[in-house]
Amino acid sequence: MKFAHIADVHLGREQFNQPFRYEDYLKAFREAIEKSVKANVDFILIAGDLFHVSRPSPRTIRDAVEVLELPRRKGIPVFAIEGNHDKTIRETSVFDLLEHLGLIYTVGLKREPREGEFQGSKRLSENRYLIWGQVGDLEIHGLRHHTRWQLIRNDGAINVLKALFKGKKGILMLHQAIDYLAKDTPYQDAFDLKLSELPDGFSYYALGHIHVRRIAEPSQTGLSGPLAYPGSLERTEVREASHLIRYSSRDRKPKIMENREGPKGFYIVEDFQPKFVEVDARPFYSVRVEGNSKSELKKKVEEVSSLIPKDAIAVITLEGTVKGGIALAEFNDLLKDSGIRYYTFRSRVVGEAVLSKERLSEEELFTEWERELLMHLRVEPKEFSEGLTEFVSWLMERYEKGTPSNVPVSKKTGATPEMKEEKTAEAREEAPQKARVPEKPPEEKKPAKTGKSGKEEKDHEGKPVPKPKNPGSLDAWLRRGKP
Ligand SMILES: [Mn+2]
Repeated sequence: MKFAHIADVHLGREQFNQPFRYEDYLKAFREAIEKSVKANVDFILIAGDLFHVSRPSPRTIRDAVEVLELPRRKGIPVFAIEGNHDKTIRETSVFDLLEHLGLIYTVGLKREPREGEFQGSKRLSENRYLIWGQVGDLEIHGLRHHTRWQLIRNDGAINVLKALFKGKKGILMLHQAIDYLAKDTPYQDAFDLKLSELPDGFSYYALGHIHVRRIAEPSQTGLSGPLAYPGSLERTEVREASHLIRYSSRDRKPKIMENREGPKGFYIVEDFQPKFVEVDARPFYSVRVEGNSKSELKKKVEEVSSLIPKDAIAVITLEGTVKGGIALAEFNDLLKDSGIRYYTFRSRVVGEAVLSKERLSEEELFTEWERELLMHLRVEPKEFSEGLTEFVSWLMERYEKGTPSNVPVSKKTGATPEMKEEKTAEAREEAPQKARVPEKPPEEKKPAKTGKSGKEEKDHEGKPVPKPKNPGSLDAWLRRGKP
């Protein structure tokens, strides 16, 4: 049995608002699928975030369909779960469309049972079914992304994953940050699940969400199979740069090195042993230049630019203490004839007058959430505003329908019972907060960009959640949404 394990494709993303980045993300996906087909795998897993947003553009859908037709033509099934970026509470999602076209099989909880060559299902309650993939004797289980407080309830008394997958074997696909593997990555702040909260018994844990590759063997974890994150297929942010250039005040010339988090790709898994297969992602340079005057910084930037390949992306961070501060616009001009595909400057330069002695880092000045917000505003204002628009409409949808006992949702929105159930469930979970606007709204909508959602989600643990009648049972969880 041989399969491919892909995650975090983020199809449709135009990083830095650059159309060529759309093509890069698509190219990486096509390469991964082509290499999987060529390796003659029995099936392909996509462990969440196939799309960058839950409502991808028609162009993105068309491109996804075109690529996913490659395995279908060879009779290779593709099993998928939704990640935090592409999950939706809407009745019909792009995943349903792809499934309808016979291009993917989604696994997890569904309203309808699934029958067919590659799928199995089990009735859990009146209108809930557990759906899994089936290839020969092997079962491929999974659950789309959930927040920690949806999975681990009542201070750990209820573990939805353990209840749902009790006694199951085969493969488990999840899109969550597991603390054990996240801790030594640039995504160490991400936290959804402790190692001990994972259900045991599976031969392979196909994970997504952490954008760098990591494997933990059973000898390290005590679990029945390896845990594996293949990482994202393209470089989604500066911490995944291919190369690092550092030019500090003490250095006479810049130091250049490869980033160990740089290589991008996916796993081909044979006998449940993952082997990394690299895809050709665009070179991405993380550059840090330190200087104590504008002229020193400029001179160093010019020197460094000759080390950056023309087809690369470069994020150049200026550091140091400069009297009067600096204006980034002056630096943009320096490189406009460099031919570098895309570059951007960030400033950590401190004006002497403001902070003379101690240099405070961004980490010290801002909360995690503020930094996240600033990063979006600074780097990807367009994307941020799209995300915000989506969030606002989601919020309005939610408030429009009032309290759960209030309105017949379906009349207004045409929602099906499942949608109603899901929404009501959400409304109940949020009931204690209903009277006011959540303080930190964008977290839930855009948590994964840096995987920094963990801390905030943890906060939810302590908040009062209405008690189900029989809190210990899976059935109670499944029935939560019912009126
Ligand atoms: Mn992701």
